[in-house]
Amino acid sequence: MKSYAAVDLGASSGRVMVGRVGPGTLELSEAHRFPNRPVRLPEGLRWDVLGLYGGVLAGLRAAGPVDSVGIDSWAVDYGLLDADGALLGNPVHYRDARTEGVAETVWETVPAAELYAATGLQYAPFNTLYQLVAARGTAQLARAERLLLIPDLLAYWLTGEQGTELTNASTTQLLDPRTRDWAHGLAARLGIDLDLFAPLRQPGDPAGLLRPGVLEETGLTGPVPVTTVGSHDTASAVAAVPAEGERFAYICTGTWSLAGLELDAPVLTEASRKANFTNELGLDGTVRYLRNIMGLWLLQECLRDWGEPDLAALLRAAAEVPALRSVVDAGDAVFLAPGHMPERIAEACRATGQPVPDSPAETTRVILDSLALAHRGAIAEARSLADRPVDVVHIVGGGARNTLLCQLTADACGLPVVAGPAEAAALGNVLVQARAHGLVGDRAGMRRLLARTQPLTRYEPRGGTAAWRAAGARLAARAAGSAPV
Ligand code: ADP
Ligand code: LRH
Repeated sequence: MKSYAAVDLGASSGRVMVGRVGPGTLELSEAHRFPNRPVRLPEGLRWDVLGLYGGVLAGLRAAGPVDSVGIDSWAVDYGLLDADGALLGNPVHYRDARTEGVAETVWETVPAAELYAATGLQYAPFNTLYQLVAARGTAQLARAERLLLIPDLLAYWLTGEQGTELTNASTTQLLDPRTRDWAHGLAARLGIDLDLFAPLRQPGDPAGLLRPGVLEETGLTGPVPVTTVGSHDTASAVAAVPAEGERFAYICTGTWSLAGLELDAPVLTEASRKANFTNELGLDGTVRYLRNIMGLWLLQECLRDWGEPDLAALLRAAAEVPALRSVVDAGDAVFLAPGHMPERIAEACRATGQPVPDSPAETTRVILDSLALAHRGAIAEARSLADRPVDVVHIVGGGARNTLLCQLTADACGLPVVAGPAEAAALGNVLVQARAHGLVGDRAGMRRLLARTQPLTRYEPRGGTAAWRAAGARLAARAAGSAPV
């Protein structure tokens, strides 16, 4: 048996998990979990990256002896280093307002259609490309000699070595998904200096050894290698979808819902751009063809507003509220920023002439119905845009623990849902390390091992597809600016 530490930083919490892998066995346990709370400074919303690094060190200490460490986190964000390799300020949070209106100025130089054809990335205001354009002219960017994406920054602090991991690099909108290399021409047109980025690394590549200072702080005995994994948390989560064959869709549900397909090649059509599907890179030459849906962020923000009531009781109460009374567009960027979420959801219902939820249970039901409907829309459109049949939907990530959301998603999609594992990103992280050390086979073998060893729950659709179809059509009509039906 070998032990691998998976550092997995989500937008709501960070954790260090330990995976024990042997022939035909895979066990995961939690060494340490810590909250990830952004900080609102006068200059804007920032990540507490030093606090997160402290959590990683505490986690590695709690993990005990391991054969290797892998790191994944949320995408797109980065830290800037000066010529001495020191961090220049706190990394900016992707929900910070600095990118408002930036995309429109970028599109004056490179029209949105050209940008999509070159990078395959969906429009999201926080793509690294837009963040770098927003940062133009700042003293910080002027002094920066190096840009490290968040997992690469942590790997640098742990090892002293710098690299840019491929799957996460694919979320910058500066990569060509066909060549899986930088989009040099595009970056040059936008005046973005690609030399800021450290050389690309592939999942499985060695990423250095824990520094002596880190060994001392964690009580570990060296040498302990750091192994490059799919450092975008969604790439690691998709690697751990316990699917058989190819006819599956996945939804990685946590702070976001990332709903889509695993493909062999990007879909770069104009129809795909208009539907705002993204082509992020996955393991072994795969493409994660998916749509970002606002996800359980909507619920997390409501819970924060309501003073963190008991989630299980709230979900039980929400299950008693009649289905589909009101739905909001869970893909709408109006929900991106933090704060006052219950009022914003109520306002969205009021503005569209729907019943306004007036209790936490009713608001929770609006959120879960809206997420299930958005899951339905994303999977149906992905199937048609990629021309790929789908027989089953896999839900992985923290939302796999939300039985109501899983059942509603099965109902809305009219397909069976297999829920679990909830810690998919950590498992994908562990398995890529194990594979790099020759312990597990190919992707299909990894998935078979997951299906055999991880507890999974199956939800059958309960019927009522027509009501979901009608609700989806009403939502689409509203989005197109027509009056609600
Ligand atoms: P991230 O990695 O983006 O921080 P996670 O994958 O950890 O997110 O998922 C966190 C979400 O999972 C929470 O916001 C919560 O909605 C949901 N969740 C976690 N545990 C449970 C549970 N026991 N019951 C219902 N939902 C849960
Ligand atoms: C999920 C995630 C998602 C990105 C977002 C910024 O944690 O990595 O895939 O789009 O964060």
